[in-house]
Amino acid sequence: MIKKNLLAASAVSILAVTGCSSIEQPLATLDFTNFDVHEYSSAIKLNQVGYFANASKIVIVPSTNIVKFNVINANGSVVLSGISSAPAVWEYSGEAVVQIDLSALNAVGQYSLEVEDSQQRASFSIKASPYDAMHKAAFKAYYINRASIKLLPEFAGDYARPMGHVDTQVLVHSSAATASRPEGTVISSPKGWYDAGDYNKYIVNSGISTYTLLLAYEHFTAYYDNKSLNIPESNNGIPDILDEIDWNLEWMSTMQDPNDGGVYHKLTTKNFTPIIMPHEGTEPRFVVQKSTAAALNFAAVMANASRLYQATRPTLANKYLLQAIDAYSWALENPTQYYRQPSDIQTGEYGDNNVTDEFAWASAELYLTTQEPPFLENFDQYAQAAQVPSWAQVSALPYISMAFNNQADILFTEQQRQRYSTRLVDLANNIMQTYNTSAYKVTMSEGDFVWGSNAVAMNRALVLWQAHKITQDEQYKVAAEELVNYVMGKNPTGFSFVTGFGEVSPIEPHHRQSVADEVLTPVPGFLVGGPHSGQQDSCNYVSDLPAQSFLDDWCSYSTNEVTINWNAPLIYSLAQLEYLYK
Ligand code: G3I
Ligand code: 9MR
Repeated sequence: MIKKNLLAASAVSILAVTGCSSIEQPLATLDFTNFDVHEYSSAIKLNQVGYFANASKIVIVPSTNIVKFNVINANGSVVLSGISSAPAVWEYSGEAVVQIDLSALNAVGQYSLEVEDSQQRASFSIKASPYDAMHKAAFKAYYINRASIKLLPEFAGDYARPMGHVDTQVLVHSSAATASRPEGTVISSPKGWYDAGDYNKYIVNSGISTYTLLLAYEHFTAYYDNKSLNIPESNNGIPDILDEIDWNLEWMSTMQDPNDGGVYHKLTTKNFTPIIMPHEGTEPRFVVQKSTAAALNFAAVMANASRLYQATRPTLANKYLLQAIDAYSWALENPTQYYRQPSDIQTGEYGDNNVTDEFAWASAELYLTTQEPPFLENFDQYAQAAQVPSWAQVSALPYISMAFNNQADILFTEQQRQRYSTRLVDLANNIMQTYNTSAYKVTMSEGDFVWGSNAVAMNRALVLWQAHKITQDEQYKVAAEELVNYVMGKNPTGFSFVTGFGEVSPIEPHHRQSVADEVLTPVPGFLVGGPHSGQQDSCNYVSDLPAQSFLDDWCSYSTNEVTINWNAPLIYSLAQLEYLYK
């Protein structure tokens, strides 16, 4: 099954465990005795994809001593020299490291970093457009994950494939049965993106994914209006980003039961399929249980899309708004319909027993779209402190929507706007505390190495970007850029976590299409989940340390899967960087 052994061998070698290496005399100021310091890789950790000239470039060098360094350009000239920071231990990876700040270097080119006394060296590049290809690939990944469409070579290249899951004959599962749609009723629910490495479609996760991409469009409209993503709809007069989003909105729209406004939690087979291509998946698919979380995610996203489409596509905008209101009303009447996995269904749960944040989010989106005060009153009732966004935690999203809405000065008092902005800045300030004390100069700590930790990193960046926009304070921008550097290689594993980009990137992601197709390399442009201290699968990890708990192996679905909700905040950061620097 593992057809990519050859590639795997070279990637894994950099992870070779050298065991408990003897640490040289620690500096007097550092006490290493409480740490089990391993040296998993002596390699310098940096962004393997490339830097924008004016972006932050902090490089991590494993060392227990302050080191001197030189940067040499392509002509062999030394263009920057200096000394590192003092050594410190990053407890999440068990490494003693120093930081070297190369941010002063701002000429496009290929460079070599040489660390004196340790013979360590690494090459890196500063580019005029380091993320253009990645940005397009990260979007193309959504096209590759589209259900109900044949992928053509002119758009999918080597990853062209037959149509999978037409989804026009989906069965109502017993958990979703009603008098008007009893068990076994056939409904049509085509299109949408496959969630991840599996072929199911989940409303909760679709919600935050679609929102984040819509947000990228709203914040960088001019940039996206002219960005071609080379998809089948590219010449239809609608920005490609919206065409891609529409593919999923059209599916979401079918997940509402028009008889009562409730929204099915997911559309799924009973079990995860084996490693097959989409068109080989012929097991029956079901819509399963209506849930409050699904209704509210649906309401929030449909209200958001409706707002965006009001001027250009009023009929569609009106349809989505009515659907959003119906779903919201259903949620108010059924406020605790938490998703409970039926015994005959084994696929992803996306279960959430606290939907206060979803109520706040849907209320805010409906207020912004309808301008009806009761929605704002409801929002105030449900509002809470902002937390880093995830599929289960959306409390920050209404603040982002409201703080940056282009009619905010009409819709809110100055005091309200101030309050929404403050919520975001408060969260960013919490995030900065970790950054300021981090040996790796990355705002990731103990609780962040969950299933999908790379999305935690990218969603932290999303919050930092908002704080930067609100305050113009450069510290937030720098910390966001260092998170981008982190997922592109400045991390203990030495992996650039985006498939196809960087010197060492995952080649065995838990992505059924990538394994089942005939292509040697995985679909590029997917951010994999990343280190997860829980190691919630049965693979053999090389380390139990949180930031090292990563395996580039099909087996490791809790660290090496890909999903639509992890790619979305990556895309937001790429758009933000291109907007800032190009
Ligand atoms: O909520 C508890 C929290 O109370 C507890 O302290 C913490 C400690 O482990 O766990 C929390 O629950 C975790 C939950 O995510 C919410 O964060 C679970 O342990 C963890 O297993 C769960 O992981 C989710 C995983 O599915 C398993 O359900 C991931 O977030 C989610 O991204 C992932 O999503 C899957 C879909 O089910 C199927 N499609 C692929 C997709 C990506 O792998
Ligand atoms: O392949 C499944 C992956 O897409 C899901 O995200 C993951 C979530 O639980 O589950 C994977 O399926 C595994 C199953 O849960 C347990 N047995 C091994 C399966 C993967 O080979």
